Amino acid sequence: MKDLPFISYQHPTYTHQEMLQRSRQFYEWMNKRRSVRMFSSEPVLQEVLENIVMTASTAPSGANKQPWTFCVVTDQKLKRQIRIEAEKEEKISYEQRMPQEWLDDLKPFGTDWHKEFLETVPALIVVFKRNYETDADGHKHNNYYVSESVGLATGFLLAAIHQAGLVALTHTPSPMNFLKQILDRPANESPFLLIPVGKPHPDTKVPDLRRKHAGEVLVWYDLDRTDK
Ligand code: IYR
Repeated sequence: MKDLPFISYQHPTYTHQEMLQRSRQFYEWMNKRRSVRMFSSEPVLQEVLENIVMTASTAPSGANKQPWTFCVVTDQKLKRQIRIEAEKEEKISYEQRMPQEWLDDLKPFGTDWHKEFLETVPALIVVFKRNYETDADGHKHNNYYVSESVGLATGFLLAAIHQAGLVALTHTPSPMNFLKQILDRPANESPFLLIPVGKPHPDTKVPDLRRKHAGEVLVWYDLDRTDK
């Protein structure tokens, strides 16, 4: 450690009371986030989109390689092209590739192969993972824990979108390779997620879903503790 360029780091600390309040408030705020499929076409400021992406890019990553690229598409022609190609794949998926159990699981969401929102939404954020980097001599260097890292960054992205008062959908047309072609991405990148972002349409409806409660998602291993 001694000769490495380390810098000191300060982070605020809080009393138990303050932490209770802050953690509760943040949970309540994040618990209001919903995936939305109905968007207003009202534009979003470019700087807002940039802030959202740069928040995503603060995520931790394997060996700090930051193995991600966020392509922000606001160009109408490109959005249309992406919609057309996504719908082509989705139509085959819904009609031929997805087994009945999957289709049944999706019934509560009311989804089908039509993806009009890809064209009407003000921005599409296409997340690419960077599987390797090429150095100046043309040597390839694999990145580490790429899917985990890009998944974390995408989580930060969704939180930043929510914080800005915007809504999004984590959309997964499959296969997604058309995104690499349309956006002309380099060989080391592969598409990870397609995220339409905008204000919700005034008539937005979302399925009446239930989030799992603590007893279903949280397991304590601290039976000795007496402070609970
Ligand atoms: N990619 C399709 C199907 C789909 C799959 C899952 I898993 C979802 O949670 C929702 C949709 C689509 O976007 O319609």
